[in-house]
Amino acid sequence: MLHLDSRCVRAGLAAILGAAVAEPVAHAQDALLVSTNGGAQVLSARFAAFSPAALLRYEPGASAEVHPFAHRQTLDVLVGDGNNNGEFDDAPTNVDAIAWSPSASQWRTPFDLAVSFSTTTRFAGGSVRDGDVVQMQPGGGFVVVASEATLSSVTSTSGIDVDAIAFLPSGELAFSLAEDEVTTDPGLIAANGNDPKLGDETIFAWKPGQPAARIVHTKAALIAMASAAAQQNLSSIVDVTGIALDPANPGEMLFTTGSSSRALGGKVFTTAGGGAIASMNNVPLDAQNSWGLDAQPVLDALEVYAQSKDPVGIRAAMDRIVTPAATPLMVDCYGAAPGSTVQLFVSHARFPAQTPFAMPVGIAGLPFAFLTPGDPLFAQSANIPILRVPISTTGLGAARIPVGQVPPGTSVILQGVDLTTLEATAPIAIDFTAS
Ligand SMILES: [Ca+2]
Ligand SMILES: [Ca+2]
Ligand SMILES: [Ca+2]
Repeated sequence: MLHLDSRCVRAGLAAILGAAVAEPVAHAQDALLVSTNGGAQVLSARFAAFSPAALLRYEPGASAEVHPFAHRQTLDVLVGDGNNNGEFDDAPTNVDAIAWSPSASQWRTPFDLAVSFSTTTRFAGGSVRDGDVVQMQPGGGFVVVASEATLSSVTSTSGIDVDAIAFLPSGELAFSLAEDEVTTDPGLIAANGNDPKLGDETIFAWKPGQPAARIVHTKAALIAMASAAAQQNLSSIVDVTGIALDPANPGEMLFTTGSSSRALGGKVFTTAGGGAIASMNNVPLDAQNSWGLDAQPVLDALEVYAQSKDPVGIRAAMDRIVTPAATPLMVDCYGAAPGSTVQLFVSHARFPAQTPFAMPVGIAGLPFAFLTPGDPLFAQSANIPILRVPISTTGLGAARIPVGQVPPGTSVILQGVDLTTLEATAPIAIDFTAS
């Protein structure tokens, strides 16, 4: 990724757009980045329903509701046209594990996340299996952080699916599996109470290069910790579906479960003190009774997103449009500065052939761009009035873009810039097809 000088980019954009340059505001609190198992919807209807692939930000003590960090429409861009059918329709249906890479940049984009998907996902450069942990790359494709074959080997199991990850200060990768697995490793069997069946609740840790993983917390230990937190004697927590380091208790871990019961559903637990409902910014982490959701979610990917803010974003009402289309395409903008304008830019989707450039706008957003200044669509964008979206006092706006004349077979990438803060949105992909 080509990193351009921040001031230079700001000044250049300001000149192009005739906008004032404002500095982003740094936040000092912790927040969560989560994904859900079955999707989610906010009661306020401020955002369209979130897919299980969406990554959501929630800042305890500050957020009234969860806020999108990346929609599935953004994953469509990052994955690219994996099945080579001419459409950017290859994002996974569900992201089930996330963790900031130890080499994460200060900008914290989706490229800084190690991820595991719940299904095989085809990229242009190859497929990612549900047991693989990978990091998507700005130039397209992915690098393998830990392969399914490796994690299978170090647990002496076969055919695994990884559903929770975290990087420990020890340099180990902590992980959990999506299903119960039988191990043949005598060391793991002994650590598991002489039981070869490793529950999907188990949290493992593995140091790259080592031949075997170790058990950090057994199924029995995690049930005991959740029981202590819930103040009742639980016989099951179903699954451990998300793990992260607990910023409030160094050396301890946060975890979420696959249970939808009143005692466990939507709650984030800590291993600290023998098990408790976790707190962040001194607020208990319970999506069941807050977070602005219309129903209690199962949290299936979990990470801490420190010193962040709700990013400005866009989402299209449809991302696959049969053309000629009679109705305009609605594109929602959210998280923008009150009273601002969001300028939308359109480029032909040629990812991953095109090289995105980084737009270092500070910690306040997703500072990567797929804008291609040589693309005639991009060049026209700033001159099309309908692509300048007025923003309300609550940071919302919507564009109704006529798309009747777009030829079938066209795919475009859409990205926005808040003209007050010069914060860029994550890109989204839209495909136009004949049928
Ligand atoms: Ca495709
Ligand atoms: Ca997985
Ligand atoms: Ca699990």
